[in-house]
Amino acid sequence: MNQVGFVMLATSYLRNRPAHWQHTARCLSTIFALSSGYGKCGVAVIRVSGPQAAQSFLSLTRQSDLPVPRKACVKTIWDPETEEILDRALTLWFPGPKSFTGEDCAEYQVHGGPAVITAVLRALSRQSDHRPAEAGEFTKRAFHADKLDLTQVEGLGDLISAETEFQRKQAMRQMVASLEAFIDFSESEDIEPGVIDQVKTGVLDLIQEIRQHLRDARAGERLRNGVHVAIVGEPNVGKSTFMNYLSQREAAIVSPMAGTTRDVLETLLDIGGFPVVLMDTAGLRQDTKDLIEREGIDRAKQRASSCDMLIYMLEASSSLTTSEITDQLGHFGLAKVKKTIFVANKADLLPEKPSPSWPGVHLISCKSCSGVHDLMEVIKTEIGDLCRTELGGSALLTRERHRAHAEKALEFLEMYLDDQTEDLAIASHHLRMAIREIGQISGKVSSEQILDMIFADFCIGK
Ligand SMILES: Nc1nc2c(ncn2[C@@H]2O[C@H](COP(=O)(O)OP(=O)(O)OP(=O)(O)O)[C@@H](O)[C@H]2O)c(=O)[nH]1
Ligand SMILES: [Mg+2]
Repeated sequence: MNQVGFVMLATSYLRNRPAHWQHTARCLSTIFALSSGYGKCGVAVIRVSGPQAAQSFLSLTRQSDLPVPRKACVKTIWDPETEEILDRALTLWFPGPKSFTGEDCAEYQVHGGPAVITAVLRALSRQSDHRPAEAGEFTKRAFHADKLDLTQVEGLGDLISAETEFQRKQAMRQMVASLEAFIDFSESEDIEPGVIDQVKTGVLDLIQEIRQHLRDARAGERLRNGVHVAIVGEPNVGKSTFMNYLSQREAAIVSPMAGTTRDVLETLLDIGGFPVVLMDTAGLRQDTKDLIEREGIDRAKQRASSCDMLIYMLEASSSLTTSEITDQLGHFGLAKVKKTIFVANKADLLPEKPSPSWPGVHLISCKSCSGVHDLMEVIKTEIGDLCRTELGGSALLTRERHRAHAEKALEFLEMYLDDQTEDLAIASHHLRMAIREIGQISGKVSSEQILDMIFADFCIGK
């Protein structure tokens, strides 16, 4: 292809998978696995995929014909070797390419007892060319068969491990959307009038879109990995008590002795549908001579400084002024944390209802629970803001890998704009590099190494 022709960009999105990713009728073995969770349960789903799936289906069900595709039917499952009846199961037959993997697939919904599962898996393992599936292998085959692109694969992985409502929604969004990049190649020698301008407009739009994704302040990653929130403050103010209140269990030791908490204690919470990694930390003070407590304070400062949000707690009877409180944060190296909610605890110990002398400080009592409900609403809103972006419902960059490729693509697109007036050939090279980077997000251009890394995160049977 000539260099000039390459610059001919059209408005179709990069949806056609390069030829080397087209699924070829490779000589694959037939894989099988328990796709539902382990342990005693009502029903267990065993999946089989590959060229020999039909043969094993006929052999295990002792039928001479395959059943109607995609229709559930109850069959007796036999061990072809011992001729024993193993179970009565609901079976499904999905002939390729209209299946999840694109290959012939059989699904056996057997009774969920460990003995039944083991017996059916054993019978399958004795079938010719059958072997247990590796982690993520069903999805990997689906990817190779062009059923999913890489962002969808990652979305599927996240969906399986999603623990909160918003994580599930994000994973679904990612499954149905992929990064939209429009670049088309042309073999033509001549450039139609206006094409270069058209290309420029397209590239400018794309730059804007990528910038918008990058400006999401890592909301996608936060939603995937949890918002990291640390409770910090002076010793004995009630940090651990508040942590226990939020996690609804005695996660941390509470005592009237200052300096009780030493290690950073983490607990995973669902706050308003958002995943939160909540940390209780050692009380911050400068005058301690206790070496272990000092180590605890260092750890607290270190972990808290990399958090998305702080809950800074002090005692309601404290005589500190607002600016002294903020100074304290700076002093402990915590001023840079994106968001801090100030909380004054032990309101129950105040002789009378105080006048609001601290604007922006939430007065609560962990003992009487006063003010806690309002504080929780504030925490929920702030956490929601940290996870939301101006991108609304579109797919987010959920991994560092996505971000790195998007940043690189942006660099190349900007280089294209700089060079296009000088040398079209060099400019087109930058465009080519931008395509590569974008392609690596969705897997349209990729390497086996990236694939292995992604599929390794999957569980067996998916
Ligand atoms: N009266 C009253 N006491 C409280 C309240 N919250 C906590 N306490 C008490 O304050 C003491 C210290 O509580 P902790 O939760 O251990 O305090 P901490 O901030 O974790 O302390 P360190 O781990 O030492 O930094 C305990 O005796 C709690 O029972 C409250 O709202 N009112
Ligand atoms: Mg504590």
